[in-house]
Amino acid sequence: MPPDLAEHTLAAVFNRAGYETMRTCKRGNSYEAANAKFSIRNDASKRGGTPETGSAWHADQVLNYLEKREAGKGGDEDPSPFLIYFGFSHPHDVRDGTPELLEKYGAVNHTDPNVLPPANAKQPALPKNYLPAHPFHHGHPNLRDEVAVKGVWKKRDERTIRNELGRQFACVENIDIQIGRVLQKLQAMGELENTYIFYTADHGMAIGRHGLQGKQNLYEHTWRVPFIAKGPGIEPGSRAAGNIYLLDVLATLCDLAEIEAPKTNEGISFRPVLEGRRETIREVLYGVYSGGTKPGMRCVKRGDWKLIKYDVLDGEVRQTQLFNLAENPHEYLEEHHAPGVIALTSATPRKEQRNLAVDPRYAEQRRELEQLLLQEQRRLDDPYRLWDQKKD
Ligand SMILES: [Ca+2]
Repeated sequence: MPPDLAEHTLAAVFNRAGYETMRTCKRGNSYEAANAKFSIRNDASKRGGTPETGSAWHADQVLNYLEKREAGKGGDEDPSPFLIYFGFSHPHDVRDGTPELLEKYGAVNHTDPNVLPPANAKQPALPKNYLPAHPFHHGHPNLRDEVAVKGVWKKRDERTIRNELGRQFACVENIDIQIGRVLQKLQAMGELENTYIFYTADHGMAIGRHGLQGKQNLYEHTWRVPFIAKGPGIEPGSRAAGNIYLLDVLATLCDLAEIEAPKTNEGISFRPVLEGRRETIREVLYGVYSGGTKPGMRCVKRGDWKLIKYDVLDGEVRQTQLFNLAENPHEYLEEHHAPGVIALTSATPRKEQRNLAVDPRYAEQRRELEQLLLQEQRRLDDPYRLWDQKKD
């Protein structure tokens, strides 16, 4: 890692290119030296259910900033362009929604671990790939997200999960509302059509899918991130099926702004995808979770095929999963075929919608992906090898 790494991060790069950089987000769990590079910074953790304690506070920081820019206009010179990092503290738990949005989703800010939250028909349905428990241990004992999140704790019953999903929906809808306020402001300033907007997140949350609750897994619900873009040259409503990493965002923003990407950049610009000139920039995606027992989880995806491997708890758990995501987008397992689970989810998986790793008809796909996984581990200097891989 170069000693001057912070000089090659988003805000530093755009500062040097003459941009004003502004940031609001939650505190903690990120690269402080990079955050400190923003010229204007208003960070705080706001996970409450009121405008002052919740997501509206982050939008207010952006709106205040835009209003000050507007008020400062009027000189001869064009004002400098801006780059805004508009982050939220929600939907990270504790998912305390506003009263109106909780009411919309039939949820309550549940605080008593000894009772279940009330059932309510307005709550979101159980996820299609809900399970009451994951079939094997995820490999990270006492993991906060799986055992200690207020409102859920270790419970995975229908009432707990549906209430928690209602809280999640309430928090996410509030983010939508707050982004709407900022978009309206940009429109009123005449800047909306002239601004690129990327909406994304660092991961999804399981909240009952596969019997999990947190973000420490490599199933699609958690490994995938939302990515929505708006701006000049991007066809509204269009979609691209290809793969990106979040690390491609810096390269892309530099490309769009016609700034040279920093020397530490490992991303690939997906500007050609945004402009409809290409469908994808990456054929293969590689995933790691190594936050618990080692080596942890690894996955690789190419086309419709995805392989996940688990090597955790000192050899106690050694599992391989193979999915065809076109055929089995929810990554249904054997356990999703149980009548008791189907009765809860009303989702009946088709016979072939299961883990295909042990099915001899797919031995070739498995072999190819196992090879690809090892290649990616080598290419990316993964210091670990799994139980069934060559040590090199
Ligand atoms: Ca996170």
